[in-house]
Amino acid sequence: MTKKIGIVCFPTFGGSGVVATELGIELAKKGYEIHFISYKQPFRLADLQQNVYYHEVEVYAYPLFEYSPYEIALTSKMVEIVQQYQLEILHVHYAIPHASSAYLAKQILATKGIPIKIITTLHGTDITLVGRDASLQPVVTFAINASDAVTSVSESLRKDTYAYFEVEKSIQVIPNFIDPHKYEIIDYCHIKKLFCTPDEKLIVHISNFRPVKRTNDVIHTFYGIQKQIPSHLVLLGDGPDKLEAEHLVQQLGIASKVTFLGKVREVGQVLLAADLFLLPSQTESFGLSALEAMVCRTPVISSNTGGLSEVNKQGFSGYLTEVGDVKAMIAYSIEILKEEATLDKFKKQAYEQALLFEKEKIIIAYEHLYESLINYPAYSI
Ligand code: GMT
Repeated sequence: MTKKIGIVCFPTFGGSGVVATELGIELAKKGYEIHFISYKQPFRLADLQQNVYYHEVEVYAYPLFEYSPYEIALTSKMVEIVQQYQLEILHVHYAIPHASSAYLAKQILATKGIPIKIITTLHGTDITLVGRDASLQPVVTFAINASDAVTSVSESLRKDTYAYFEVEKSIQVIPNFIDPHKYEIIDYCHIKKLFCTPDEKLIVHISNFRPVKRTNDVIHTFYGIQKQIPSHLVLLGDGPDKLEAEHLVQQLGIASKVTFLGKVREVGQVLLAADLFLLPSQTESFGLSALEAMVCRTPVISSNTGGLSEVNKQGFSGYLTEVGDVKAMIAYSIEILKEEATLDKFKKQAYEQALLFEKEKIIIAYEHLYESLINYPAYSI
């Protein structure tokens, strides 16, 4: 019998949406019927794929509503799709508002005698930043506890969840994953030439430019690096702090050595051409962009926060420093970049480290979880 799963996620550029989409695509290849539910088509979801369906949540606009009720529209859509396609599991990515909407959908479906299992995957800021706000915390806590199963993307996020919320539920760590074949070595010299002269190193940062990413630390670190190593910085992504970062680049007089590329669908092309990846985040539950860099043979300089030490290995795939320690980030960057032999060694090691997160074994962990739920009675609150 085909296993039918609903995946609820944010469709935008961002780690949780990427993980959810790629998980769904891989499961569909294995024969699962996957139904994505979101307010926009997830950006990594190609138009036509076997076993993959996309259902858009449309929010009813009415002049009385200052805030349109997305959660209610999402809940109704879940109820509709579960009934129409006989889904067995709703796998919701990012607790807010997906887990509480799923809980309500489950209760509505129960009144119709339709059982559904809810899996909540915690991704990061839903726990470490946003979810802790007093306006959200009681609902997030309840929805996590009421899920049939809960996963987190790192051990660090698992611990944070227990520390910040009154959660009794057992949380299984299932890390982010990567498909190494998607990033086979192709000669991307032509990409490097778009930014660098032959003697320059290509340094890359990818993020949503939110304060948590500490974009100014990226700029200051690069400022220090380029004084000693001929180099060019490319920043991918967009977000609220981008303008400030652009101003800082102007102030420091390094505008000719820095390129802001904006949102790029296929980051692999730039990462395969890169020599170093910078991720100085304030908090980072896993750091999918670091993993994507590593599988493209790009060593990583990151802060030592959240789950980053579970991904980036000190002195092997790169280096980790205290949050905000720009001096140390500059010193480590130069250590990696100054000799070709050292850079080559780190590139190989970064790739080796990335292979720990190869998609096959991580997808199987999710499949085992699905099987365990479909075989056991539903959790009821
Ligand atoms: O990095 C972001 O701010 C986006 C965010 C998201 O939910 O889209 O990413 C989080 O989930 C990713 C996938 O599990 C993790 O790799 C990121 O580390 C995590 N971000 C943070 O914890 C800041």
